[in-house]
Amino acid sequence: MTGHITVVPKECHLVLGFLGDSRGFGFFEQLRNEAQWARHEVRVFDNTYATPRLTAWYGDAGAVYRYSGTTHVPLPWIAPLDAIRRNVEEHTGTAFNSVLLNYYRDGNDCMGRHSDDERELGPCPLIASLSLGGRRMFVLHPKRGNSREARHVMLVHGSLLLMYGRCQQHWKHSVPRSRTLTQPRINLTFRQVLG
Ligand SMILES: O=C(O)CCC(=O)C(=O)O
Ligand SMILES: [Mn+2]
Repeated sequence: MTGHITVVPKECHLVLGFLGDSRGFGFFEQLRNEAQWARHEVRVFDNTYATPRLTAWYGDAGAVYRYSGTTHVPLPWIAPLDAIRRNVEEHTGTAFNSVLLNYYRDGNDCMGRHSDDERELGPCPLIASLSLGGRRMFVLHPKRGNSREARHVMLVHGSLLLMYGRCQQHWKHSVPRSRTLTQPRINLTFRQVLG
């Protein structure tokens, strides 16, 4: 399926079929096998937690990124990530110097509510988020002062979610736990980290 779904006008839309099925599954297998997956710790106030998913951070040498009390130094690009990056850059007309990979082993792995509003990303970042493998629900939660309702959008295999404009200022986002979804999923969020 191809097409375009507006999630929030001027802030977020989904491109269906950005990668064709078989090309996407090829990348899924390659990344599952070749990426250096790790379970990172995040600090929330005085407590540390292991993230309920596996992650890996790749990018140009200078694209160092700090969040949740941890400094992430990128691993050098590997071929499948560089190939996908070129496609995403062509589609968006934007350069990306890094990508955060998340591996959700099944529906128990999840991502809590947050916004990608770290200072390194600048005030209105374009974040390009590619989904491979099992589908997962993605939720945009209005922040305080935003009177709009939450938005739900299913992120299916091969789709590219774009967040831009004031999306990170107006909304948090999450990938909630789901007992009924059992398929593994890999998500790639391309970012431009400013020096
Ligand atoms: O897995 C997803 O679709 C969301 C990932 C995300 O929000 C992030 O990496 O910051
Ligand atoms: Mn995010």
